[in-house]
Amino acid sequence: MSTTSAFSLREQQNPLIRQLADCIEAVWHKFLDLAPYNLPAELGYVEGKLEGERLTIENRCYQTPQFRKMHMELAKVGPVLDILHCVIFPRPEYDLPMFGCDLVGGRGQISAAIVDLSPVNTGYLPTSYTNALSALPPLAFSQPRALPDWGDIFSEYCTFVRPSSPEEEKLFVQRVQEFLEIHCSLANASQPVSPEQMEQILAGQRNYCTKQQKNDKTRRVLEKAFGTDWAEHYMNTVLFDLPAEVSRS
Ligand code: BLA
Repeated sequence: MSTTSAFSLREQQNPLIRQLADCIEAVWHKFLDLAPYNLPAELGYVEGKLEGERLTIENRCYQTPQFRKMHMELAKVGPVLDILHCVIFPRPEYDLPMFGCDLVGGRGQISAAIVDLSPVNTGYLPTSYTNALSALPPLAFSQPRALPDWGDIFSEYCTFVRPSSPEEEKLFVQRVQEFLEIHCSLANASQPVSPEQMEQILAGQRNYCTKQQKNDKTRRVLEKAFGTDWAEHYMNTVLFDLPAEVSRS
């Protein structure tokens, strides 16, 4: 494994992944005042081998007053698998959902495209979110995909599809942009909650991470390339780390 600060994978990725990565970063820069978030140095850029192919992972991470960790990851397994993974973890002092997005593709075709703003406060999105999200035009994709068992964390606005044409790819990117613009605007306007609410939100964030850690498809890719222990460590500390206990003053 090696360490570098370069973010060069983007040029080699599936065009939709590249486009989405650019789009996500553009919205972040437009709406938010980003500060760096430092991952453990040895986990910023990693390389391993998966079935003879090189697996490369590049991470980019920021934070803001409302967001504890804004994480975007690009991963590539030789020419066979391209991945964009993005999660925004709000600070638990704010009643904000989890933004999550995953694009998985290989050999020119994206097989899984998912985006959601997932509730963490007793299972419900804040009203400001349901108002904004329900005002978006409904989209009909020709190949919707079924969520796995652990997918009960996602909201009714979750989009999970296999995009089957350039038009559908464009619609998906637009939807991610709309979700992020809503999220960043509402986050900028949000105020801290009471300590009791914060406990509920923390429990919701923990449930979100615990469920995401049950994604065997992600785990298998990481285990095969880096081993079981490393995969467990990476899923718990980089992909879906649980927020630390917050001390009450
Ligand atoms: C599916 N995730 C997958 C698949 C792979 C990965 C190989 C199967 C693709 C398919 O079914 O077509 C792999 N994803 C990875 C890897 C990383 C990654 C290795 O992010 C990171 C290095 N996953 C997320 C987030 C969401 C998510 C944030 O990381 C949602 C917000 C969802 N990925 C998700 C879902 C599936 C998936 C729901 C389908 C799982 C299934 O069908 O069982």
